[in-house]
Amino acid sequence: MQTITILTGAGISAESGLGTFRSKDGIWAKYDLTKVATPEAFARDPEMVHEFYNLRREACAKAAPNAAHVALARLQREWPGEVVIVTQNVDDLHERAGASVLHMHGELMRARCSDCDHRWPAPAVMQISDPCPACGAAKARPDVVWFGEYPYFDDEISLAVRRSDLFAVIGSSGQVYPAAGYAGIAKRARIRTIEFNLKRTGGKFDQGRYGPATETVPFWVDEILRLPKE
Ligand code: BV8
Repeated sequence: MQTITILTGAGISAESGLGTFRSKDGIWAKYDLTKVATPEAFARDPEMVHEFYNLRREACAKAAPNAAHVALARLQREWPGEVVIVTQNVDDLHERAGASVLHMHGELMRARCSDCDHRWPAPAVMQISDPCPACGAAKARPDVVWFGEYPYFDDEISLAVRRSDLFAVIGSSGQVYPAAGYAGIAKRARIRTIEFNLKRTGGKFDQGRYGPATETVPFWVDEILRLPKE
């Protein structure tokens, strides 16, 4: 049966009220990413970095999954083949909609010890002095992947893309690597590709569905679940 791999970006959570990054009023228009989303930034000013993520964690806790998150969880439940969902997002809206997902850029709702790498559920408000439950070090950071750090699951994701029959990208501007490179891996392997966005991103996809994800994604899931099963 067919395998579908789906990569989501900030655009899938936009209609849940969480900011995207590169729109004119996006997160990187308000914050300099080199001051809040790099290891150097954390070494230089951990309080500022924790404040940036505490604000986003608070917004995430107040947000709810939208119809696009719910539709992908339904696809994962009802599709007769495998559906691999990879997200660049650090929010937990996919999980709260009932999907299982690979967080290649980590998770806002998890803390990590900079000393021993232990991970634990992040408190609503984090600070570097939060003692690590495993080693006691006061080196707590959000368990997110910053620029210049290796994303999680890169090999696993590349393998999943290569063995897919369809690769979909939902709500991503395709500016951040290695995530933005997965569509090229699919193209070179002659795998059908489709993008869902408000507008064309310039990526070389076989198909595109343009409009808000809460409309285009549920419509698409309905459509393919009605297809005669091969
Ligand atoms: C790596 C977590 C090596 C934290 C993020 C110099 C030094 C070091 C590295 C580099 C360098 N130069 C380039 C690099 C590589 C760098 C990179 O790509 N930089 C870019 C800026 C050029 N990448 C890295 O550093 C990565 N690590 O390279 O390590 C390596 C190499 C190969 C293999 C393995 C390892 C690590 C990158 C991860 C950084 N962390 N996030 C946090 O969230 O704070 S990235 C950040 O951007 C977010 O995670 C975000 O998800 C991600 C991508 O952005 P998008 O999701 O696409 O969001 P964006 O706003 O851009 O677009 C939203 C889209 O949605 C738009 O198209 C919009 O039209 C659409 N949309 C909006 N509303 C809707 C919608 N669509 C549908 N419906 C709607 N309603």
